[in-house]
Amino acid sequence: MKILLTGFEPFGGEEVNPSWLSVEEVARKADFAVITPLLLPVEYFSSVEKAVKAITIISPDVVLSVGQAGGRACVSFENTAVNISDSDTPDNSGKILHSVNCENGPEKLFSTLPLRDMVDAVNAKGLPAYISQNAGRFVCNHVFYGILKHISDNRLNIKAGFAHVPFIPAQTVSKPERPSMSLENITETLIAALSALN
Ligand code: PCA
Repeated sequence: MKILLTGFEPFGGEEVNPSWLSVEEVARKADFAVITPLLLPVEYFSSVEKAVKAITIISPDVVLSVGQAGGRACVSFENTAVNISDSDTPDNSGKILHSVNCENGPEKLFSTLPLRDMVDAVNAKGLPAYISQNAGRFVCNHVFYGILKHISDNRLNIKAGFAHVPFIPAQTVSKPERPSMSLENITETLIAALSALN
């Protein structure tokens, strides 16, 4: 099994992005698949372009994109990408989008990964995880939508999905009311979920 595993650069004033830190760890530790880690910019359009280029070159069986969702308490596996970008937060190029379609396409596209099996595999390791119906309206949702659209337009035999990960503890030192999860637990969650695909 060939897996393209993407993570993001830091954004919103954070020094790290746990999505990329965990992607690097998973690529280093997982031995059940050939994993290609790919760092994406937190920019609406260049992120999708970079992911699509890698899909074309690598021709993976699975694409899992990972992003940070500060405020969530455990890893969530996104079910739905919506065709709208709408956030007051500027991307890392300074672009702000309000009520703009991601692409010319359907209102929603859906993960093609077996999300229930993945969550069950994580839970079997004694870790929490859930299926989320809300990938937001920022760059993560945009990338998720763009990847699903590319796969569907080109009728590629590739399963794709998106996981949001919480802050790690070092990020919450200055905001102790926000939940966090250790990098080890995030990594273990992603490895358990991906091994359910074998
Ligand atoms: N999280 C943001 C974009 C990059 C990231 O890691 C999001 O949820 O849209």
